[in-house]
Amino acid sequence: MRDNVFNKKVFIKSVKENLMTQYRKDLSTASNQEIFQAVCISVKDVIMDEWLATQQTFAREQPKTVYYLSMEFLMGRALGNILLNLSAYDEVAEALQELGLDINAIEDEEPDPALGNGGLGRLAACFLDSLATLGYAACGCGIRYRYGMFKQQIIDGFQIEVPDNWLEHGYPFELRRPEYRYEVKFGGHVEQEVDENGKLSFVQKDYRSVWAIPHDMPIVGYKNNLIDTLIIWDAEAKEVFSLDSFDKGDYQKAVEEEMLARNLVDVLYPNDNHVAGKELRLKQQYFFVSASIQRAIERFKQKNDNLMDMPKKIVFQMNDTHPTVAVAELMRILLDDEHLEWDEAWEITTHCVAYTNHTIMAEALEKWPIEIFERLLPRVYQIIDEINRRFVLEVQARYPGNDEKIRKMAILYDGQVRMAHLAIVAGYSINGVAKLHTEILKKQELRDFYEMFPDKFNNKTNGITQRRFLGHGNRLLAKWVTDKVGDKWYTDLSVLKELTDYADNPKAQEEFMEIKHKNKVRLAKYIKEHNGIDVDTNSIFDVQVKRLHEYKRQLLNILHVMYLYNVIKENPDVDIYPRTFIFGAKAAAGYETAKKTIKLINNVAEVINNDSSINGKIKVVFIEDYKVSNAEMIFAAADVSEQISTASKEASGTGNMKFMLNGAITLGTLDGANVEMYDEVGADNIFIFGMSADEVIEHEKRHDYNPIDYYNNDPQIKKVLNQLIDGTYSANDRELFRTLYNALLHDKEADKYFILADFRSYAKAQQKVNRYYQDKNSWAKSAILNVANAGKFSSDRTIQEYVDDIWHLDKVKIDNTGA
Ligand code: BZD
Repeated sequence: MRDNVFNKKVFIKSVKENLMTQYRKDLSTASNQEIFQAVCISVKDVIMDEWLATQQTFAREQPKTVYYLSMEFLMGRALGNILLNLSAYDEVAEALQELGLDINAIEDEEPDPALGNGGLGRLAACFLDSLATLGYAACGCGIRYRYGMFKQQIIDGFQIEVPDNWLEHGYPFELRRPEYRYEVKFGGHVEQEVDENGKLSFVQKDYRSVWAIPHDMPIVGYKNNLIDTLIIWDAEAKEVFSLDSFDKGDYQKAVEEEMLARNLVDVLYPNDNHVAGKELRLKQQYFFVSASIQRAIERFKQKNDNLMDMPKKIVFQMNDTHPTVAVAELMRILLDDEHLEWDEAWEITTHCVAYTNHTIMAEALEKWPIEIFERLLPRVYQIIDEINRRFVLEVQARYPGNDEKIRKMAILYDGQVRMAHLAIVAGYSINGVAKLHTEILKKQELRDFYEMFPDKFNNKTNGITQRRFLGHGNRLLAKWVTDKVGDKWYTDLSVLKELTDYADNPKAQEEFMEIKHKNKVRLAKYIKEHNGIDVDTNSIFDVQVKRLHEYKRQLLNILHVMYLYNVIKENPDVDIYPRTFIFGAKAAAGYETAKKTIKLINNVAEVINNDSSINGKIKVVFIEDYKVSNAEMIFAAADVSEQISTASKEASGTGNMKFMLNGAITLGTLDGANVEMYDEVGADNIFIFGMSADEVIEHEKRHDYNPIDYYNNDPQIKKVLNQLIDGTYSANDRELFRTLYNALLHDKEADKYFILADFRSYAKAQQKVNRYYQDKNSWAKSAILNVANAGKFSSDRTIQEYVDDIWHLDKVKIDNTGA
């Protein structure tokens, strides 16, 4: 079937027909956006049959299904990825070429659905790709934000946030399904009633409610005819209010419901690893969680009549604490709607929900004021109160007289609902996202819980999908890999190991570096078009792209650039191989230090790039609007991957893996998954520097770190820091970077992320990079070995571990002879 439809002739005919029926245009008059839409309709036609066949197979075979509950799915563009997974990319590219069109230009017409902030949302997207490819029944459940992650503009070096109206032209791959809507209730109060059997029941009264309307997105498995679904929920008012309501006296209620629905899914909160505790966010959480659980239970009941069997068929994976209200919502439905007893409902819930922790950063731990919670979700709150009451009894029984334990472990404490505690008490599995991270959870952050429930804890080191980040993003390297080891790597990344044989081979090295160079030329072109900067494609491309956060230490990177610039100025003949420092990062809109860091990078770029006396030895580029679509191109072009977070702070990182897969060499701390990358690739092929996680944690405990010592004892560090406030990089406003200066030296928690402590060690590692790159063969060898050892970091491996250890899903085969 797929073969026929992607027969070039048939495809071209179909695109032309779509142009005609949709826009009454032909190829000569249609815009690229219209052609993009027409192409998508043709592709969607193909998908529809397989999607239906998959869903019919699921209905018939009833495989156990994972509902991946996530407030964020950072999908990136769909068209190219779908074509790749249908193995139709080349055919379609050729067909478009025959029509005089470049597939890249058509792909560029697609908005980048950015319904996520960063790592957590992108991980969810990679997981769906792997679930479909491995043949598992999965349903992603999220929110259809009308505005996703903001678009970033850099104006005069400052970040400006522009709304991302991704739905402006309509999104071709979504399917609105109003017939599967659910009601979600907010507010009001709870009344107890006695039903006809004399049983006490709880009823929510005087609530406001909205409809949750599902929009399905296809998740196309790689060459296996299986298509899973991502449901993103939109909110609609229950009734469009009319003046009639006025007469009925519930005008006010109608207006409120209209407003509720309108605001609910308006915008994604653009903070990563930080929560502000806004009431609307809790509404968003409950909204999508309630709808998703209602849907899962309804599906289950269509074929099963014993709810106690739910754990055999359903698992809800909670992506961080954001969907944790799922615990209480599932209990509520089982108790109030399905009339189960508490113990039965608890038995089901605690075998259906599992929780993934993505951070140890205190400011990212979700806690809701009880006042908000109780007002917004009165019945759900009652249930949490009861869960807490029972849990506290359990703790008391286990640790008699130990009030400290209760203070530390209770779900409700100090006027707050601690969402992580709710997830841990109810979840049957609790996992971290890299070995080091899970160890820190067990030994430090969640120590008391680990002591009480050791069997619940497990590690699932993150992964990434090689299909998007090598297959689609780096077609030249993908082809080279396939020429060397065959195409099995698309579904079994461990075969990359076979590239080891080529690492020492001069011809392979040359080919590899040639491909890297071509990818650098592609990125240089993009930089020229977007930044107007000429970069030397023979220079080392040294890249740090990720969300801007103090713990990720973009500041360390740019301070080092300032230091290097001083060194060159003082000694123009110093041996420094040309280097292009490339940054890309969005800062949360209200995060002042992060925004100042962006401004600093841009100002440093301005000074250095325009100083002809340094002969273009170093350049600095800030790529505007870093997002999934340009990320693919950036990874492909990188020589050096900067993964320089303060050890212990980055739970895993996933960008690090994307760089590795594309043959960049990591310059990093022993943090997150870097530790495991080091284990895989070996000490000779990675540049490690800085304090260890244990050292950092020790200093934090002892409060004995004093950055001033580094400032006083190291003249070069002193000089760089002084340049933050002497006008070197802000001639018109010397005070501009005072906050950064103070944050490093004078604030209450001065240099909280140990930048000065790690500076020398970082500079040394950078010097090593400088020397190593000049030995072309060694560099190429190490780069190839990075690709060869990236196999572990496929999300296929991660997902298989989730399946084996947590989800226990059934493998499904879709018969492609039908449809
Ligand atoms: O999750 C990230 C971690 O920081 C990374 O180390 C890790 O690799 C990925 C995937 O596991 N966490 C986030 O991206 N977190 C958020 O985006 C976020 C968003 C809202 C609220 C709190 C955190």
